[in-house]
Amino acid sequence: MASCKNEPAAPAAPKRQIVQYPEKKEMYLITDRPPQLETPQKILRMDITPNEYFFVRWHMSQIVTKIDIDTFRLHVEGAVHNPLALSMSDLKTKFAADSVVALAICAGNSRSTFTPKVPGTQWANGGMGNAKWKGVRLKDILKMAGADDKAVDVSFQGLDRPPLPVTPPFIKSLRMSHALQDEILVAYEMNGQPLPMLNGYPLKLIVPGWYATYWIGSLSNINVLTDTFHGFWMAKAYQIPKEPGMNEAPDKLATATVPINKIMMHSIFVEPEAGDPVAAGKPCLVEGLAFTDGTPIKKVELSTDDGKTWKEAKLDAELGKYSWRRWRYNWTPPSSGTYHLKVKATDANGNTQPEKQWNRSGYGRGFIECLDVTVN
Ligand SMILES: Nc1nc2c(c(=O)[nH]1)N[C@H]1C(S)=C(S)[C@@H](COP(=O)(O)O)O[C@H]1N2
Ligand SMILES: [Mo]
Repeated sequence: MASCKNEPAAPAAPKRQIVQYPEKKEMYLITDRPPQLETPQKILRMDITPNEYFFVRWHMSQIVTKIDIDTFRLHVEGAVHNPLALSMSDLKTKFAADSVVALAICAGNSRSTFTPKVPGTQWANGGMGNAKWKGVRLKDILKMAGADDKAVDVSFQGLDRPPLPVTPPFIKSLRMSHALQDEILVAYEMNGQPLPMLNGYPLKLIVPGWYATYWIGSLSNINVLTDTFHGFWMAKAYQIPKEPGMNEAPDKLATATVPINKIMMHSIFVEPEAGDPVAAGKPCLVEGLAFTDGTPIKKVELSTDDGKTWKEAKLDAELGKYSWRRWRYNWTPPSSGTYHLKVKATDANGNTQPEKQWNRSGYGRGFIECLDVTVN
């Protein structure tokens, strides 16, 4: 039974042009206006994704390519008692620094594996990266600004601008109660360096456990609101079915939807890559990554017989609650032939991954990944 045939295996890497952008190494080009660059699969073998290989995703063609860092200010306005215009040096000297290792993953990562196909950026698995982010806690900034007790939402905007006046600017929001959580940072460093321009220099909002659509880059404006924010990119775009699991049927679309939020549990193969030679009777290291919204991962299991039997993979040490977790499995295929490998994670609450899942926007892939391996 070849179930991988119906649900395309994850690294069904679409044939893409390899490009090299400023501050970046060889990446897969998805679009150039706006720039959308995918991380090559081999880079996912590194626990921390180097900045020069970190994926790039912008919505607007008018991105910033030059910033005068001395005059740059982060504005904090709206329902606050002390509006702020913070310089980079204010951020580095007037606040305590904090850091977190966290996975940034595009809501549409792995979208190219949804069947039936859905529109949007056709990512394979490289629309994500794991980095150590350093900066200032958002709650400390909101405190200094004296955010109003009646505030319910906070919105975030960067320096990028829409190409046309009719295009809504890319503004996202968080509930105030979420914005005040310790783990949310305004980061000025990524892996010990200033952020690359293409990844949102000089400041990026870090929302660990939530999809990267909220991780506003070239962050310049924070607006505290006493009403729910209804901007286009919250109320119309990035909506998912309200029922848990980001699942709906193509012929019966969900009518109740909500803004996308926490990262779905998922596990992927990184090694071997589709088409790599594997020899019968010889050990072959199968390796991949698993991740959640921060809920601990209890186990990752691998099947080499299309899901009939499962064996537990070994988990590498945890790099942090919001980091991805590497798993490894030593497999010796007994004989030649085609094997249908599957991988699934289970979290500390006993939740595991579904066999099937689909939604009209291809968001939040969490369904079980398979990989066809030909053994000679
Ligand atoms: N200012 C701004 N921030 C943004 C976006 C954007 O278009 N503009 N895109 C978001 C989305 S959908 C993703 S997946 C991440 C991508 O971050 P990266 O380009 O650093 O990988 O940025 C988020 N922050
Ligand atoms: Mo995204």
